[in-house]
Amino acid sequence: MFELKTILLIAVVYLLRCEAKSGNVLLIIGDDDGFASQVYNNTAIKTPHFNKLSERSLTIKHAYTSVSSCSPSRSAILTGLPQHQNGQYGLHHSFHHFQSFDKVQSLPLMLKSSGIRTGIIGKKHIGPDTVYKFDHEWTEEEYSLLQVGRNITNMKNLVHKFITMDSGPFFLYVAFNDPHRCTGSKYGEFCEKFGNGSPEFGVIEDWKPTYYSLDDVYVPPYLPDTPATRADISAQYTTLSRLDQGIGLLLKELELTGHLNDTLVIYSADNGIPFPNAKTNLYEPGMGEPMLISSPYHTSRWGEVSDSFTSTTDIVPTILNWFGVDFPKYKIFSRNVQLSGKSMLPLLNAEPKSGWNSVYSSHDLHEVTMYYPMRVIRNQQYRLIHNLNNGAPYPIALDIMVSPTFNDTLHRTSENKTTNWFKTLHQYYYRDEWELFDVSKDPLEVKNLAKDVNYQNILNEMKKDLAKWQEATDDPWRCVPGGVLYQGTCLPLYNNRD
Ligand SMILES: [Ca+2]
Repeated sequence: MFELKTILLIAVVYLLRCEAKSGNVLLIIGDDDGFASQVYNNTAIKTPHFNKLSERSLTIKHAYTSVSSCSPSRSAILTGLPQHQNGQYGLHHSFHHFQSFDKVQSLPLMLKSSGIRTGIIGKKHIGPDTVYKFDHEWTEEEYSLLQVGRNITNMKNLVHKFITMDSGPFFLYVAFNDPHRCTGSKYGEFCEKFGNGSPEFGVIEDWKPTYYSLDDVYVPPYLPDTPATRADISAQYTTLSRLDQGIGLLLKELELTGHLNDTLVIYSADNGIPFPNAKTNLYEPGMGEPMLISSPYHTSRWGEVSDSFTSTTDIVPTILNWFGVDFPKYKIFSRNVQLSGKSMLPLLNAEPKSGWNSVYSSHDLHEVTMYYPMRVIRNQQYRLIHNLNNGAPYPIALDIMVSPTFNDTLHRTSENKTTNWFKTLHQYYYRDEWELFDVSKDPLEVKNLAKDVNYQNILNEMKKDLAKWQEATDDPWRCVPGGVLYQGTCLPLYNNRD
């Protein structure tokens, strides 16, 4: 009798456990990807595999990164916490050496305790290892990043290996290195020649490169329309064809392994494209990201576009919701940690009537020398940026500094020639402490309304919202630059700054 009861109890526990698991998750992150995709109405580029994914996805029109810098963004994607809360203030590699606080809980840790196996293929770029530990890792820490982040045939094989090595639910994080720049590489500005089939650059079996002439490409209005920019974008498009075909291979692997219809697929990117006004900025081109969410169990909105405002900090609550796993109770520096994002799964059923109309971002550093803290709120009409250290010139990331596009602007400026850019270098470097833009009327964000008497109510309301978010996310910068944080309050400096 005892044995029968035990067997029944085990069976019930097993069934409940199965009930709680909805399937698997494949999270795909592009590196420095933006809106050069047919899914986002760019008709200059061909992205057949993104198109196919979008046919079984809800596409989010207004998705935003929590921070437009690589490691900080990846930490926010995997912890659900802004970089200023999880401690990954800047880049992880080399002498930059930034990493999250030791007590932080990341998705692979949260899921492991619920029996979900975890894997990462591609770019990791965050630490410490104890915080971001997957069961299976194929990353730049042990392999060539080109092979695990850009060789789509190799990546496809690793995905197959991970999925078939065990049974049970899985969380697989595939972090492409495409379409990041390839500064100093023999493979071209965007590594667009890597694996293109020529003897010098090797073969990626599954990739058929797509090429674009300078006249073919679309130059967004926030970039200077010059031959240098067009050549840069053309190279980026070829690399994007590798990412696009890689997406197709991953979906094919899900199908071949029988998991296309029990796996949630999310595609997004870590930060804006590596061009001026975008990457490391929190203007629209730096903060906006593609976001596609494909659930086999939520088919009613497949192929639709959502106007809801979402953040990369919504990815953790979405994946926890999918698996039926609670966010763990834990503290950082004696303070309870709470998520500021929320699950996006309800969006897959219907467009919400309220509650998805604003997002927040924060930035402190990129490389170790590039301190430029910003706090931002973006709602349906406006963007408010608080530049905490605006007396200093805005710092330029190395890959943008040496890029053909920005070099051309530097040279033209030094030679007093027209730049074809919508702002001068001086305007780009020196910013007001508060920048308020009506994005609905001024998409390029050129007219700062922060000192306009007609916008003071809007400014003050948005400042209050921003301060509340900084308080809720335990932002150490919440008194800067007007004061010093001491025991939870701001001691004023009387320096005429907010
Ligand atoms: Ca990046």
